[in-house]
Amino acid sequence: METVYLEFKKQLATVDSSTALENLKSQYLGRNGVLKKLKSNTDLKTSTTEEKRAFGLMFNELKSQIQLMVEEKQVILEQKPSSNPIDLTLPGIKKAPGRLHPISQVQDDLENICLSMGFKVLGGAEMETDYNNFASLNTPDDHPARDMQDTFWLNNGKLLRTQTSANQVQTLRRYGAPLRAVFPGKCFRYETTDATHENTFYQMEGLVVDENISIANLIAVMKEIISAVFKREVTVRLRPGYFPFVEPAFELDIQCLICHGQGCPGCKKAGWLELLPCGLIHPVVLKNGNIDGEKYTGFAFGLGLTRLAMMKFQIPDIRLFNSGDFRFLEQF
Ligand code: FA5
Repeated sequence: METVYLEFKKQLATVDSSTALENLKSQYLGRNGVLKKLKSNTDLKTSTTEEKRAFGLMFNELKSQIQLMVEEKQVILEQKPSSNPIDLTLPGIKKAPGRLHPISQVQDDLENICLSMGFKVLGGAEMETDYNNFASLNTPDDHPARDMQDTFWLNNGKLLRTQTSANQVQTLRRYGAPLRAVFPGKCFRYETTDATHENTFYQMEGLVVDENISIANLIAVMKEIISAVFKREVTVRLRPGYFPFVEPAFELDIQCLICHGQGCPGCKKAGWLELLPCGLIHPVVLKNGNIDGEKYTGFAFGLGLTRLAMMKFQIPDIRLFNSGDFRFLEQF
């Protein structure tokens, strides 16, 4: 038995792969292996019980020794570095870090500007009731102003909000007066897209309610926000507008920063871009928001955040923002 043990040990020393180890293992422990033959070739017929017992013990000991050595060798082979080690001198794979979407960048900017001016920044649901999106805003069922905002109606009777104004009455009821709040978010309109219209775009609504609020306050705040966001002098114009929930209503347009008023696809050749409708809050809306209209007045604005991002980054087509095109997004 000692010869078998020494021979196995010698052969094991030359093994350098799992396949070779597997072969050696079956050569010794397999069905017709060396150990099997050793057992069957040993004639114990004339041996005493004591001798048979001694043989059995030694045989078992040899077998477990061989099994143990095979297992140990297996562990060593698994730890052995592969013949094809990692080349530490190769250049690494560059990972492109994520970045904020240009709309998020503009939204962050706006939020910080408004926070610094004492506004609360609030959120709001994208699926809304007819009441919040229209009826509470002095726009009842049969009001023609509903046609200005083509609506995605949902099977559950609700709608995808067409305007962040859907948050006006909810906010007035929740926070009361005096109040200074903005609520940026996504809006949805069932309309054909073009260079300046998307079916999914962002607005940022603003509400200010206090005693003695006038149009002068409204204009001052609008100017402050716009010049802070563009970080330069921009040309704006104010013209009369119409929204059932503000009276009087205005449209504040910005001179196109892409063509400087000359006319380009980004402003549909108008030289101006409709950006910031606004006005003094209608008494009906104040009443719906449980605000004492005798004591308080206020103004509201609905900034076109996606259009503002177009102007800020000089993007000639609004559809690029939602395109998911990395060649576009990686520029920001
Ligand atoms: C409104 O949505 C009113 N809720 C705004 C408002 C709020 C008025 C508070 C008065 C007081 P309007 O539909 O014009 O208004 O949209 C506001 C702004 O959102 C527009 O000036 C424009 O910049 C942007 N906007 C509107 N429709 C789209 C569209 N399809 N794609 C991209 N931007 C749009």
